[in-house]
Amino acid sequence: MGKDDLKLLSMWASPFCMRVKVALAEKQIPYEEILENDLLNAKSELLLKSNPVHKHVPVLLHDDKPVAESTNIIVYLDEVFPAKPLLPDCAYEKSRARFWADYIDRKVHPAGRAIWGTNDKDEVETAKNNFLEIMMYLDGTLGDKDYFNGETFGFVDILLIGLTSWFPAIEKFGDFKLEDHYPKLAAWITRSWARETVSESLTSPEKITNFVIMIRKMYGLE
Ligand SMILES: N[C@@H](CCC(=O)N[C@@H](CS)C(=O)NCC(=O)O)C(=O)O
Repeated sequence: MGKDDLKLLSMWASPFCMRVKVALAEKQIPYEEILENDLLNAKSELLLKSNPVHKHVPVLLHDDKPVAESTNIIVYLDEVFPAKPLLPDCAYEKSRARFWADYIDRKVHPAGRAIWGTNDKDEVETAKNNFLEIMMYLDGTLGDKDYFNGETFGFVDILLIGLTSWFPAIEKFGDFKLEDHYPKLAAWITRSWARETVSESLTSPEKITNFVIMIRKMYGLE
């Protein structure tokens, strides 16, 4: 692995960056993190050059070659560094993991944002019900297992856990507790955060909640 130069263009509050950091930590792959200082107002030349289409973090630079989109990055890492695999081996289980990855990517973050992005009571109520419906499906597929694919923390766990540092802010502005609705899913969050690879890669929920409050102020919601 000595010959591989890995850099992660990142931003401390981005749940998509956090999930890539968890994947790198789980696979014990060394890398350098390059933080964007002002993602909202002044993106770095390196980011603009590396992800000219979306201009989003995260971007992985592997020997200066850019790989964009967090889920795509994690699949790439699993292919290029096959030790400690994240995706299941069996084609059917792999297809299920990809199904849930796609569901999480499309649904979870926008549903949370719809809750904290408004002060309109009816909109918050609708957004909360939508968020909880998404959690219902995730809770259903988790079932009684420790992790989404069984006993081993893997691909789907990593994609979802990255987003959970934003959950306390979502719960605060939606005025609900996930554990009151889906205790097994809430227990999965606690179990996953107990892993060093997770707790050392994710930004604390307190810091994220303050960040959300700062964004709400920018939008005139506070
Ligand atoms: N689908 C992308 C989402 C990445 C994303 O939304 N990144 C945000 C930070 S959380 C970003 O770079 N935003 C900059 C912008 O919107 O201009 C992924 O999974 O990597």
